[in-house]
Amino acid sequence: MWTQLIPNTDLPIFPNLMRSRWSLLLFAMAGLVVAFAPLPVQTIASQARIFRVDARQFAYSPSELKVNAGDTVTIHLVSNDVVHGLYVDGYDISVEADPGQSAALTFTADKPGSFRFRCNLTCGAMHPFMIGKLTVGTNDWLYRSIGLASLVVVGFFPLSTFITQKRTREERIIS
Ligand SMILES: [Cu+2]
Repeated sequence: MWTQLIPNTDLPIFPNLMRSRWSLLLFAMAGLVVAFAPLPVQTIASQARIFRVDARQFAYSPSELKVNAGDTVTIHLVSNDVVHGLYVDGYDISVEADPGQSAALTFTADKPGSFRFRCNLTCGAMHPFMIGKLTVGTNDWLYRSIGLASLVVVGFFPLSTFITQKRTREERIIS
């Protein structure tokens, strides 16, 4: 009588269950890919970012700048003592500020990654240690969360199949 309640009871349950487990595994792996795989394109609207960087022997303040890929970055370099420069590795651009003066450098942060910036004018004994860091990140969490939400919707089907089959198997055991 229960054969009418549960379709395909002559089929082995176990392979179906295995298949569901594989789909769950695939689902989990797809989730990891969406969450952590690097995206090939820049995904948010670029912004104008303006920083004031104070330079004095032998440090920059602030020494760490963070922007998003695609941003238009302007650095106002202000020298507080002697002549200082600011050269950005990887972008190969620089600016120099005279004592007590400021100078501006504007560029598009089109290369993601971490880049050193350094003083490119010999300004004293500790000059080689006058360095900072520019981080150009891709702010793509909006797209990743949309991807994850879609996966949850798609993944609901194999998940519900898995639960249904488990329940079916339990009913068979009871029968
Ligand atoms: Cu310097």
